[in-house]
Amino acid sequence: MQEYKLFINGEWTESGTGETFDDINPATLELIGKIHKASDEDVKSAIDSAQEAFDAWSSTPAPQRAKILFSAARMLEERKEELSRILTTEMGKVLKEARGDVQEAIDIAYYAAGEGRRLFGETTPSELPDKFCMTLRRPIGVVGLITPWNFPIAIPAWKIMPALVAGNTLVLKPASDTPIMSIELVKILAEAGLPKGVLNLVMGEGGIVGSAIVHSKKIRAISFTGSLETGKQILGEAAKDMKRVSLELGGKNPIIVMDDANLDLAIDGIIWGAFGTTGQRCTAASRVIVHEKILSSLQKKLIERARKFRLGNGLLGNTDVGPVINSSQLQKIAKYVEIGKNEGARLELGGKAVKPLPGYFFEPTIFTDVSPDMRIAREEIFGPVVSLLSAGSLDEAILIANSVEYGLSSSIYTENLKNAFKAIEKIEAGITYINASTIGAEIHLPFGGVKSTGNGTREAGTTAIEEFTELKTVYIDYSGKLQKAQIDIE
Ligand code: UN1
Repeated sequence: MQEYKLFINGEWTESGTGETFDDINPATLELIGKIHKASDEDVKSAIDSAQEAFDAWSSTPAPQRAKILFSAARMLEERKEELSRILTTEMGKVLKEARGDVQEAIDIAYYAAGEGRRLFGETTPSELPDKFCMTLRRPIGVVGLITPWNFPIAIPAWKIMPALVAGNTLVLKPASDTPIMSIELVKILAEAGLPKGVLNLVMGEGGIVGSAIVHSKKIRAISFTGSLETGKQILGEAAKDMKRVSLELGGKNPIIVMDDANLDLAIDGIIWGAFGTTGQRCTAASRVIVHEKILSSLQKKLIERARKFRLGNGLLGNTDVGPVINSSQLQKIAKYVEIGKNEGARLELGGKAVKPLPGYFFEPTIFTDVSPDMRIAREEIFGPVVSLLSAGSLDEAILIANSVEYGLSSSIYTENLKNAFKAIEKIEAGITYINASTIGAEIHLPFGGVKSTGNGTREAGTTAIEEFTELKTVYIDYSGKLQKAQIDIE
């Protein structure tokens, strides 16, 4: 069985604990690798080597840093099919979606590499003569990245690529369910010529490895994607050292379907949003808020479509829905189905764990008669479970959409421009789609949410550079005399 070591200071290193943990294929339960489990000391040496590498890396001209990213992007492209297959084997999502995950990593690699020749600052006139004003971007320092299992290569790449081009050095802790994809990404970046110590990789428990990153005074910023609970802990701990934190947390993303919508289009979007990636996306559509006039016809068509879904191994072409990631997620989903039933919602489809293969499968599940106060309509389930709610008007639908603590993605299906613009204006979310599902964010636009979904930062797009840089304001006075702003000129 292949063992996967930590990557510290440019070397694949055995863990100090001498322990490994198992990486399991969630569809078949086959063991696919033994992963070295980092100790507190391992994390410290990863952080130390990142700190050591910082001076040289941050002084390397950004276009030179970017060259390495361009090479990595090309290698990712060449290895796309092979990586996608590993991804499906490790994480479970169907192969088509795994290819999308890898493509997202390729896209952000090229995009961030292009930033090497931008990293724009601003220039603006001074209020005084013979004085020049500008801003420029500086790296933050050693940055800790903590990533989830649902996009095992895209999300690490969203963080790594912009952070590197901006000149930071990094310690990455990937989710324990999907470390191999991060290992492959790190291998590629190392092969592309990344100097030693610039990117370090430590696998292991959140309570040890994640905590060592969060508590280190040498770490100047943390970028985390994961649960609200962990996000809150990180934010609280990081405040003690005034670390910069960017958080991408949960979602309870609504699709509003108005009575003037193209119904078939809406159903395509609901199916994709609710059951794509087995519902395991932060952006998954877990609430569908339907105008009461079309509720019964939408419900009927949706159930018909979802009933035909084939669960199975994502590597096979005829699989529609892959497994969920592990047994605790499976139990969590089953628990929410019970909660929904007890709250009085109607289980119209699915609701059970099934075993087309030895792994962790859950049937696509549809609840109707759901009211906004039910827990299944408020809490993130992260599985193939969708709740249908009814609304009498757009205002009511938006009120329901906004009644949860999260605000990541959202969508409205309508043929009416007025409805569309009202939704854009009033829905509390970082992302709103018109006549498209809640999923499908592109890497050159900002990604993130409002309310408890995050802390105001955005990933990807031009904001990716903001996430990983400090702004320096520079004044150059070439007048040769003392000039005083606000005072010399009345
Ligand atoms: C996530 O679920 O954490 O828009 C990220 C999407 C993907 C990214 C999702 N491009 O669903």
